[in-house]
Amino acid sequence: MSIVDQTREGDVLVLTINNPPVNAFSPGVPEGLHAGLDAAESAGEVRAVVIIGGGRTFIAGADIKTFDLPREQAPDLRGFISRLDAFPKPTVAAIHGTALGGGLEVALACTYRVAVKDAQMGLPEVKLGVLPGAGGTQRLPRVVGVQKALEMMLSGNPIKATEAKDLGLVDDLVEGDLRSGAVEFARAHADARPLPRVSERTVTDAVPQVFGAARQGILKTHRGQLSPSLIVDLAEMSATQPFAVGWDSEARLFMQAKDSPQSRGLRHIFFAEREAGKVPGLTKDTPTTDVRQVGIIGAGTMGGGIAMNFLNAGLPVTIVETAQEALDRGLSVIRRNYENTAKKGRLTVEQVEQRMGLLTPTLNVEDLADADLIIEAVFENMDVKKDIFTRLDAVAKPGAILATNTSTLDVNEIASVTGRPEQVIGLHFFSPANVMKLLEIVRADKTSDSVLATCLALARKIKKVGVVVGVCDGFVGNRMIHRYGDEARKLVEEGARPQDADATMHALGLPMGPFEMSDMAGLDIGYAIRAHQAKVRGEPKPDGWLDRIVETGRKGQKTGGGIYDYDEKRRPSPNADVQKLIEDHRAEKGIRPREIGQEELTERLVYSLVNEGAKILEEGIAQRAGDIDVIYIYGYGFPAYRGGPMGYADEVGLKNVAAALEKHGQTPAPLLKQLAEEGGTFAAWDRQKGRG
Ligand code: T1G
Repeated sequence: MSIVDQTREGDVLVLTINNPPVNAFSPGVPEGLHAGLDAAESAGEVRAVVIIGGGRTFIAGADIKTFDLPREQAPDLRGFISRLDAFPKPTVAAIHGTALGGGLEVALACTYRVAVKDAQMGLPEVKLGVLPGAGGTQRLPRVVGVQKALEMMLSGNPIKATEAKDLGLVDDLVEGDLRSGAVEFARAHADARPLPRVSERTVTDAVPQVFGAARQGILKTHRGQLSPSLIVDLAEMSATQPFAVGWDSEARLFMQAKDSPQSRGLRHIFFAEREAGKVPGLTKDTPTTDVRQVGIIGAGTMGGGIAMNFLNAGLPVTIVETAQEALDRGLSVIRRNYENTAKKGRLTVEQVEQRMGLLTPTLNVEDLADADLIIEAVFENMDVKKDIFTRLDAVAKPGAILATNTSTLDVNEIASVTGRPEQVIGLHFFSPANVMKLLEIVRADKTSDSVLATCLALARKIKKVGVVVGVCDGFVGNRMIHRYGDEARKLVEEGARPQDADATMHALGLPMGPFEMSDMAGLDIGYAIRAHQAKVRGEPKPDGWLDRIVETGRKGQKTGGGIYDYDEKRRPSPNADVQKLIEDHRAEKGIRPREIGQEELTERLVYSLVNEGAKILEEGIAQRAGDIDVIYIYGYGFPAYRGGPMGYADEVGLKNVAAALEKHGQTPAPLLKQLAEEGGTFAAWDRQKGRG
């Protein structure tokens, strides 16, 4: 089997691409396809060509790994597509699995497209910070109209083959065997002349306001990003310029987008989130438990949200509370969440009832005896958790996985009260647990490979991004965010206004800055954590300006105001009393406030994350810098186009990061200092560890 097989089916030549796992347009594929077209062109008896993917999918796009190759070494997708567009015989793209990016662009350059019903197709390039660079911006609008093309190219989301058929993007849906259906279709259209070339069509639905509306839309959906606006420009060209003009402009703008830090950031995250699910030593042969019954202890905000993830995946859940009232409240919150989703049309009433039908409420922990996985989601107190795990150890069946949803406590200590520490793990969901995609999978010292592999597979099943982390205070995400919060409070103590710090991080691309985030989470939570950490360190209770705000009773949005006041739409505005409290606090401490500019704010806030991340890597609490980036994108809203905190530091240059930390009186972590001196990057460190 070669990378592109040629098979004659009578007067039709079938070209089958064999480039597992997703038939990316890697080096060798264009060469094989050109050879196939050469054979089809020279053989007079060949009247049509079918292009089909071997294995599970059609072409899933250009090979993203080749984006940074020198131009002459990168597969020439545009060259192949130009030839295909002018090919003198009918060509049929036979689509199954996914036809994405360059894959759909190849299909669009064929004269016909056929697909099986469950195939999907789209142009996801915007998710990589680039744009369809092999004709997609010019051909797709010519087939589905510019409005639908803009929707597909800006969302990057695929559509189903059935919708594609309705749109005319697919000429036929093949029942049964795709290959033979495609050959039959090719033969039936072998004499069609003139050949229906997409590049010769014109866009029929363009109205000027479409592009203005699209430009307005991306200001919100893709704030700060480059490639979406280039996509709109190119879509406009497809409707106002000859094909050749749009085709040439597309090449130029593609290179501009591809060479941008944003594309480097997004491509880093594309691979990092796939690496994050890999753990050295775990293979597909690692035994796992088939989790069919889930138990959850605690029907509060977290327990209820966690339960919904498993109900959504069709898994029965038994949920335990200590009092009927709490149980009833928990269930009504879950039902209300589903009903709200149904009101938005994202669930049917039947689906709501089906999910609720999988949920069994109880006051008896003994009812968890058959559960394969039990997740504790109760009050963040070690004694309470130890008591629960002691009881679970007595109730749970042999082999059941016992998981804690603790956000900071020592999972080893919790495991120590059971007789089965190898079955104990941390599953740290992020609130709201039924929405946030991040799941920190906390591997305790004795957690078995089988339990770890089971939880990684379960994360995928419930559509979470599972990242394996080690045991320490705050694991990875929260440990770093605590340092970030420390730095943010210091900046205000030194003279910055809270709203300046928040505006800076919003400008960087985060949905909100440190203080809006604290007000949303509840200031009393941070207050309790700081008090706990001071106690653990044997230090006096903290008395910072933020602690004093909490002590006035202002706990954030939940009390109507914290650092900020909030209007009925929860928009923040500065509060004069808070500002005075901050000024008084500075005076009491003898601090003369100074102006602090955006550059210093950005450096100190972001690099506080980076520096703690470097320490976490040194301690082995995170396997990769890429894992930390994935955690920050899916758990804290760090913009993926910045590559996550560690990816951002690589882009800035670790030498510059280390220098900035020192300039601001911080000590770079040894790993950061070492990489800075060597001219290294976190990404290279990951690769060198065989982990990236
Ligand atoms: N290039 C290189 N490797 C790829 C790849 C790609 N396009 N797509 C997937 N892989 C690798 C991935 O890293 C993983 O590797 C393995 O394949 C399985 O992927 C000119 C410029 C197709 C829906 O953006 O959306 O065309 O971890 O775990 O869950 O206009 O992969 O096994 O070592 O995701 O079954 C446009 C990206 C490119 C599609 C399958 N195409 N891929 O999902 O498997 S840009 C894309 C996906 C482009 C042109 C432009 C998904 C998938 P490893 P996986 P999956």
